[in-house]
Amino acid sequence: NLSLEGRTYVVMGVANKRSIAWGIARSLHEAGARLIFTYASERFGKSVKELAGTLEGQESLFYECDVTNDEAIIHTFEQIQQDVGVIHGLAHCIAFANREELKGEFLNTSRDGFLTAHNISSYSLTAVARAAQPLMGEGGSILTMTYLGGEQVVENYNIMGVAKASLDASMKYLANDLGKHNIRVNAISAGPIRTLSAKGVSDFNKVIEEIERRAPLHRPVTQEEVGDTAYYLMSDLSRGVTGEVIHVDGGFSIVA
Ligand code: 0WD
Repeated sequence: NLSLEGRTYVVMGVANKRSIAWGIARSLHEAGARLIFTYASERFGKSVKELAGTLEGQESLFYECDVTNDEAIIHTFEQIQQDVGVIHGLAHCIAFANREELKGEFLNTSRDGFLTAHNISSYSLTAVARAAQPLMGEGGSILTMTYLGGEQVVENYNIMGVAKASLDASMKYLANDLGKHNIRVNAISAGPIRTLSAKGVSDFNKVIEEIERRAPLHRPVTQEEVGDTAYYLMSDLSRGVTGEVIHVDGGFSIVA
């Protein structure tokens, strides 16, 4: 069944219209899904609500949820359960690292920077999955966003690469735990896309140039392309897929 009509999905991490989470939201919306948005703080709440207002016929719900706060996570999903009852999936599109550690040598990563990156970018998936599980009584699909820098050394990606490796492993352990509840857990490894977060990575332009030169498709991917793969992962088409990393990167990850 290709339509997501009658289904409800939580999208976490829309910061602005360039956000990957926003590409995912639009694809799910076009497939007929009902959307719930969470945002880190009031600073993002306004733009999320404005953006969601442009989705025709969509009556979205909004919740503030700082993923560094366990109580906020538990409270958010209790609130969602009260308001809608059942959800069918969740897109976790959240990451953070200190900007000064996204350049130079990984060797210089501070303890604090290491823990912050893992806290927000990796542990949050587990905390969110645990809180969301009781709402997925009809089965579900959990999706997170990862990057090649977790598999291989990518210049300047540093601590975020190490956090993505931890996120990828968490995704697999969660897939193993939640499979018995018919909840699938997967990751999309996106090629570089110009977003607010990407601005934090030094020499981002050089990364894009390399994609244009060396990726099999010779162009960067778009939010829409990631969104449509998210749609596949949320739909029944992917019902046999869990614990998987799908690269939506124009093929870059296969090129040595
Ligand atoms: O090239 C890229 N842009 C790629 C991004 C390639 C491959 C993967 N990704 C990943 C990112 O690592 C991230 O996991 O995709 C995910 C989404 O990233 P994005 O769309 O590139 O970035 P952005 O639009 O900045 O959204 C990330 C958001 C935050 O924005 P800010 O400006 O605050 O960093 O993550 C959210 C926030 O909305 N976020 C939080 N949400 C809840 N609680 C928190 C928090 N504590 N911190 C950040």
